[in-house]
Amino acid sequence: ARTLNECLLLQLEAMPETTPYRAHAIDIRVVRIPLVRPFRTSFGVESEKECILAAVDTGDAIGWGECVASPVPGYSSEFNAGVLELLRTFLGPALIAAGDITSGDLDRVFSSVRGNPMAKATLVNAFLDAELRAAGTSLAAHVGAERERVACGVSVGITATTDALLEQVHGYLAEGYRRIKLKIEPGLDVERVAAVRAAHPDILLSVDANAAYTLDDVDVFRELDRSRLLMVEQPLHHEDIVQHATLQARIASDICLDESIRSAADARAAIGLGSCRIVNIKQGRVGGVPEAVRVHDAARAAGIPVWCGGMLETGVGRATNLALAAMPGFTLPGDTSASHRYFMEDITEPFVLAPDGTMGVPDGPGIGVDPIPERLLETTVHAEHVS
Ligand code: SMG
Ligand code: MG
Repeated sequence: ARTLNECLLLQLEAMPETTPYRAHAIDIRVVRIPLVRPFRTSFGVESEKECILAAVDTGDAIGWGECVASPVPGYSSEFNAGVLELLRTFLGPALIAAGDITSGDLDRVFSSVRGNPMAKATLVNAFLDAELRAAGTSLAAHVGAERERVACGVSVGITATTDALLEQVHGYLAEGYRRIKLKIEPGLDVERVAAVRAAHPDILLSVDANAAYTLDDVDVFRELDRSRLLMVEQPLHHEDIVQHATLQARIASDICLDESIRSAADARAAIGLGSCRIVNIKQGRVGGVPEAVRVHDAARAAGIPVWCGGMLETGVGRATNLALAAMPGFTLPGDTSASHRYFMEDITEPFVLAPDGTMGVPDGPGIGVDPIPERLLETTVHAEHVS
């Protein structure tokens, strides 16, 4: 016969992992925050952060999700006005109509919309946040985080001159950042990168091309090999995995894929083809936290290191990213920089870099941070409601 304790334990194990909740109402807003300095990549310049935030109210809790899209479809095909329309017309109403669900049901709830992982991630993450807040569980604990602090890198935009680049790199290293990533584009690559390497022979240094090159540029990457790079991020077309395999076979540096990985299936295909030896995980690019965990698991099973990418997130997205970055497979410093690297004032309490180049992982329920109401009011340029 079982003891009472054994019976209770068995009952507990038989309980569903999470209680179902119903999304009663969704607040969707567009916020705008000036950037401390314009961020130039191979596909454009941003001097202002504009993003969509969603708050999902389940009655028991309000959960927050931040969309990683920008006003312009330059990084990928998604963009804010399109995301807003999807949230308003398809995804928001689908979530409300779904009734009592758990976050595990969201793939099915949103299955009538093909693609659009950034738009979906907004609501997936918001619903998951509400679910975890109601359960009193932190997102970090939910994803199996193993660290309380994570090592941080910083991504440096393309500058007007090499001197300006060296100055920025110097400043970030002085703050403690543990890896420097340089944005490159054709013509602003080999010499710039060599100059930074010469000034800092021992740092972890990587480059990110945001899909600006073709296979005809293999010689550029062979030159870059001489700068002993930690990785070359997304050198070729933003949806390619085939040509990346060819390039990877021809250069010494490890290729890391970012834009091309939109799901765990993409990650498995790219790893299987030998298109990359490292994966950048952005939860917002792959449809939200649950799919990001699956990308992590697929990469880890294949022995491929991953790291947490960034999309200049506000504190809401940053908190989400930090929880993921604390998972065991995230073995390289992420683009999880301090709030003040992006904004004079964040919409949450600022995330701060410690002098040792690490940042604390929030441990409160859900993502562990809340937007500050006055900051939301100041930064909101548009708001609407789905119920
Ligand atoms: O959040 O620190 C950050 C930005 C990191 O370089 C970064 N992101 O391709 O990895 C990337 C870029 C995309 C930014 S587009 C707005
Ligand atoms: Mg990138």
